[in-house]
Amino acid sequence: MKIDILTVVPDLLESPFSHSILKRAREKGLLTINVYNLRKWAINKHMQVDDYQFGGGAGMVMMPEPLANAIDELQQAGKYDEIIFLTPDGATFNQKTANILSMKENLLLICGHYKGIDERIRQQYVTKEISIGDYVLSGGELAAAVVVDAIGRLLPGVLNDETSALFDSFQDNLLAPPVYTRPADFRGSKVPEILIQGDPKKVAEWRHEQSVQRTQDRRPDLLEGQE
Ligand code: 6GU
Repeated sequence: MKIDILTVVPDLLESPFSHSILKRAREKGLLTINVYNLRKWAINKHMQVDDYQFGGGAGMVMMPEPLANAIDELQQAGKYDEIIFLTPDGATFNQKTANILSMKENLLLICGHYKGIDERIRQQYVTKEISIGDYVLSGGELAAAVVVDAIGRLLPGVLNDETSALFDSFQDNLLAPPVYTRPADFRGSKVPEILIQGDPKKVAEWRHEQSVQRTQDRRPDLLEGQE
């Protein structure tokens, strides 16, 4: 999979994809990430990419030309399956969307800044609008990092058996069960006996019960939509 990212703050996206699982995915050639500075497509020598909004009001708006020119040029190498705008008024990102996006080949993520991007880019180019939750970030970069991480770890071959995504929280609308490692007795608090015994069937049952219990306690909303 290839993910291109358009941003006015490329430095913010230097580190998030260079460690741990995403680093390995890139090294294995399973994931290609290109971060492009939108100023490369600025309209003048002042490197301008934003301007005052029509109608007045505080805050700048990202101009349509740099974005359109950038997308047109990048798309010459192949059409995007989705052009995604990261914005607080987008659809809230979740595991289902991550699963769906992980099956695409070629994605473009546009990071908004200031008051957002000119509405005509949203109408003419953007195919999907994503928010990562009901709060406002200063730009779409951290949201893009979240989306790329959630997608990247799902790509076939990225995770091994030990880190398998099959047992993640949310994959079956259940939160993950508690986990323990050594020591078996930590300051008087003991690891549940079933886990120590290690009978695979009993362990699986226990984990499922714990998952259901945890979901009921913490996120009953996840259980409601279940058939
Ligand atoms: Cl995608 N962008 C910004 N600026 N703020 C957000 C967001 C995105 N998702 C939640 N808050």
